Amino acid sequence: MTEYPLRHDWTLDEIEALLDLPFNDLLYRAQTTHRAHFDPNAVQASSLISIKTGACSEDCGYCSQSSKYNTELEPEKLLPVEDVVQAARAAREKGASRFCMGAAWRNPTDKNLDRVIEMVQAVRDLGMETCLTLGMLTEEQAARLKEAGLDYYNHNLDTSPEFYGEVVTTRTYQDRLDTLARVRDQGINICSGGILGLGETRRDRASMLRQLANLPRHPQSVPINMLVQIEGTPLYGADELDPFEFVRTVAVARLVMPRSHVRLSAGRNRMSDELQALCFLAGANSIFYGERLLTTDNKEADQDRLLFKRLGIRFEQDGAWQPA
Ligand code: SAM
Ligand code: DTB
Ligand code: SF4
Repeated sequence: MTEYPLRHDWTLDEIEALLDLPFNDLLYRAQTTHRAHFDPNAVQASSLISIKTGACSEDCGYCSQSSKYNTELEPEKLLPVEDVVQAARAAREKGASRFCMGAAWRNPTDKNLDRVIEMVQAVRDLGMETCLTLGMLTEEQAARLKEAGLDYYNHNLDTSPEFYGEVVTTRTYQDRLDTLARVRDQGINICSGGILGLGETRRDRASMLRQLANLPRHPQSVPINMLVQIEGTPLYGADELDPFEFVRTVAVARLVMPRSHVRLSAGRNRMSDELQALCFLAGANSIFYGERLLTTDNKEADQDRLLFKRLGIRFEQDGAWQPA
């Protein structure tokens, strides 16, 4: 089987040319690449929990949890460890292999991190992979998370460097890259991707993929989110993205990061089964699984199991769930 070389020197024009390909040519190439590296009928499943909700000091224009916008979200303090473990166990029973814990922080304090580390250790003890998304980290904090055995850290670039300032003003693109470097330097797997449907151009989508692919190592996991529009945020009412443009972006993520898991992430709730099937054909091989994302609803687990069954897709980690 031909393995595709890992490149870190993509030009913007090259990536944009991939996005511009005729749809069928693009999907054929993406699926061919996908098959060279992965079982085409296996999808990894991660479940999410919000361990600390709302009242975030950042101004991300898409987010329900920013304190800058009136979104009717009820803020919640950091959850007790037992509540998190209980949710992780339930997710494992439904077939999730990874448990992702998200906090609405610009960055965690060291004291917060003590409690989060207890959560990581308890979830690991259940035999699940762990993922955290807590905002910016210092070098010391990243080292503590490595020592605690954290498997993945999620920190999204969200969009292109050129468009970023239109979406977030309370931190810079370089801040994001710096945290990713600290996490990478510790040898923690990186989960980093973005959001589509923010009003960005196709060239912005190419530019975001270029940033991800040209990192010193490709993120092991690349979540591609479709904006979930939240009333009260600046991006509420943004023009809807053409769903084929979403599929194209998934396909190009697969082409430029051939060995990474590409996750069909937020926004699935409004996607048809057919659109999701096209995303799997384009090389998506991971989902957020379970009825809630962080503050919004996701597809019901039963619906996903039924879709997988209809498509002959199995959960990547085997065994935990078998089609009835
Ligand atoms: N506060 C941390 C941070 O920003 O890194 C972690 C949590 S934050 C909610 C994690 C990611 O979720 C964001 O980077 C963004 O890509 C995604 N996200 C947040 N709100 C979203 C929305 N309404 N629609 C789609 N994706 C969203
Ligand atoms: C990611 O890329 N998407 C997830 C996760 N990483 C943390 C979050 C999606 C949030 C969707 C809106 C919400 O539920 O608040
Ligand atoms: Fe805060 Fe993260 Fe939401 Fe931005 S995306 S407002 S950092 S919780």
